[in-house]
Amino acid sequence: MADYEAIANGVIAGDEAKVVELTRKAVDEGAKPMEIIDEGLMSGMGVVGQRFKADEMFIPEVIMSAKAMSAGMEIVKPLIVGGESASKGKVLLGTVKGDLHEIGKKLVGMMMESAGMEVEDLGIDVSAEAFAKAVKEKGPDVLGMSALLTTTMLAMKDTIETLKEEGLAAKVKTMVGGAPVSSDFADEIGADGWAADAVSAKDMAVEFVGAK
Ligand code: B1M
Repeated sequence: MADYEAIANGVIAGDEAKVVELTRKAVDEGAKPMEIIDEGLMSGMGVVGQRFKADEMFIPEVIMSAKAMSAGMEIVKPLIVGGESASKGKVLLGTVKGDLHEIGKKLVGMMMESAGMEVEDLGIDVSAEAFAKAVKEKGPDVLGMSALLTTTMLAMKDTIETLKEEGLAAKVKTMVGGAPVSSDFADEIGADGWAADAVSAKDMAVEFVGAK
């Protein structure tokens, strides 16, 4: 039985080597990849979030935890990303301008890849203009934007408006997500969709591509 609690504790302690070792061990023991993510890696990051909020952990420690979590996710990723060659749609993903949070967005990308979609990650702190340029050049089916800060959510609106101004909005489905983003907010800014988590985001992208 894989020791998910130890993986979570490794994330909380920001101990990348430990997380890598325990995640590999869990994989070798045949643990389900999604269980490793949910009950180990993400569970640890949830505690980090609570402690960060309560001023019991500070940015350098949170960065160490985020790095440890990412290192674990890199090990699990090949196991959930299917090796299908025929793409089931193209998705561009990015964290909006002013926002440096990337873990949730990476998870969303992994889920979409696992469904056979071609995913291009534009990174963090992506401006409305950069999103629009990428849509113009790469012609994706779906553009996904992530925001973790209440102060950066409005950058999603800017991006959708820029797409409209450049005549690109009808060519791509836009979807938004991230902890502070709600379905109501998505409607308000004219996004085509909102998803609460990585699995729902993947389901929505698949639906968007299927409806095209
Ligand atoms: Co920051 N941070 N952070 N942080 N950070 C939060 C988000 C915060 C909630 C912590 C808190 O106060 N409790 C708070 C935001 C408050 C608010 O605005 N509501 C906060 C703050 C305030 C800040 C700073 C301002 C701190 C400071 O400097 N004083 C600063 C801002 C920097 C910036 O972005 N400009 C900052 C910095 C950082 C670090 C750099 C230290 C680090 C990020 C490292 C990295 O990503 N490489 C960090 C982290 C790690 C967090 C917490 C602890 C964890 C975020 C995370 O990775 N969660 C976070 C607290 C928390 O969330 N509990 C916090 C795990 C991840 C899997 O979940 O990202 O929610 P999440 O993604 C989910 C869903 O939201 C959804 O699916 C994912 C998987 O289920 N989803 C989508 C995400 N994107 C989606 C897109 C979709 C659909 C679904 O469609 C396209």
